[in-house]
Amino acid sequence: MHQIDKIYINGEFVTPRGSALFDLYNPATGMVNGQVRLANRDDAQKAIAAAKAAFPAFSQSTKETRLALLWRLYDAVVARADDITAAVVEEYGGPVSMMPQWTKMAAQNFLDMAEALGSYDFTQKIRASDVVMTPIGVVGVIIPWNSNVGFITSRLATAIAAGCCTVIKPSEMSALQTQILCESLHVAGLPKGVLNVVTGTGIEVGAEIARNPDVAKISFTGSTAVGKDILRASADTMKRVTLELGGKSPTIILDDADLDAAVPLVLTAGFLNSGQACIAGTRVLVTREKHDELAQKLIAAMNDIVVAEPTDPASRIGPMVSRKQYERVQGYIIKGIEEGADLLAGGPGHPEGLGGYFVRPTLFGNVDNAMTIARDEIFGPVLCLIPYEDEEQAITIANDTDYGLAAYVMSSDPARAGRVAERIDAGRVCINGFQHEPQAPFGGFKQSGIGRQYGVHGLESHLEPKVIMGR
Ligand code: TXE
Repeated sequence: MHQIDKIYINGEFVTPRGSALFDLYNPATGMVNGQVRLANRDDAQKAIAAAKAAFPAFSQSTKETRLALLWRLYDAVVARADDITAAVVEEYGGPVSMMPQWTKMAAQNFLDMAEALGSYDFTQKIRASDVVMTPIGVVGVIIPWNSNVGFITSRLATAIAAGCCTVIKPSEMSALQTQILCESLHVAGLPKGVLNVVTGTGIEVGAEIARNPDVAKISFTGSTAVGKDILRASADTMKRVTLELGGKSPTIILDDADLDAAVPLVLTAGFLNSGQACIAGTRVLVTREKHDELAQKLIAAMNDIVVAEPTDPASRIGPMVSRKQYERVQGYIIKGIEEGADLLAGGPGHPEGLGGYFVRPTLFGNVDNAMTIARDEIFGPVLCLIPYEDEEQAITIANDTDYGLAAYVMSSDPARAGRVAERIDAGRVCINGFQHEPQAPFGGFKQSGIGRQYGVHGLESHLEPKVIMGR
């Protein structure tokens, strides 16, 4: 049983003032395997005060100092990578075949941000005026459970590069991995107050961060509904806000695409992180003529996807993170059947021989884009095959969503796919594969968010331009 009873404030692991306890569950079994003592509003205020006190000195630190810190943080996470991965596998249920790579990518966030910082010029010229890019202040970071380690490292790296101090609120469901990650970051020699981590609930700790006048910026990642709450709560103190929210991304299979090549992309993009990914390609758009052929190929390929205990090296899809998420996904599968979509694979209930929060990877065919399963972010391994008549209609359907985070286009003609990509309202479009560019801006159109993370765009979202004239 894990007992997590410390939070990280001002360079020290301290007992929270909050006394509420939260049970941690192993998602693969549904059994309790630990307890977290949750931080409360007072703890959040203490963390914000520590960040505020550290800000004047840290904001004046040199670029070289901050580069060296980012490199040390990278080394520190790499040194504890195995422990971090083990915690993610146990607590989150991420398959062990993939999670080491995720931890590696999380550490890499420090190096990628160092690269952006290295070439960044904080004083730019516009004719005779200086534009001095100035660190914004205390950054409140509120993140969910679906890539906790990666979110903490990327948000921290960006804030450090900018010269900002952080108060990070992870999900209470990620307490174990957060604890180990904090231990690793601590040994890298962070100046006191630059990193504060307060694990607690959204309504207690998250709401305090969103409201507190000493927080200059919020970087929020999570559901669109809570993103809207954060935006409203930030208004009174005019906080700068970056919101990375949900998605309902289309995977468009153009009529000239090789269907055999499309299958791995559809399944990789669709079932990424067991479907618990904001960029998951969950609406698969295919011509009506090729709908059944693609469906047959997907059903065959899905038979080979191993859904198993996260500790099993063969496992490719793990459980949902919590009972709440399990029930939510089940509810959508039932809704899809009720609304008249064709259930082609999977369905309600557990996969054979598995309990806990495992769901059956599910494929619906002949889905109408107006159906609930095509509109809402399900956040589980559930794919919708949506037939279209021609390219124009495919683009219309792809854009007919409140979201606009990612999109995928398959075609044997990359130039044609590129033309389609330009007409999709999404922050990122991948052609003929699942690609990732860590220096590229990441964020969403429409209700998928506000602002961009990563690279120079992320860095600049933590800076205020100050114009000095006549110097
Ligand atoms: O997310 P929440 P939940 C979507 C996904 C999922 C659904 C629900 O569809 O099924 O959201 O997940 C904190 N003030 N995504 O309920 O509530 C909360 O404690 C301040 C997509 O877990 O948005 C947590 O730290 N903070 C998404 C964080 O917000 C508050 C990833 C996110 O929790 C708060 C996660 C409040 N009032 C969920 N209420 C993605 N696209 O990556 C909650 N929080």
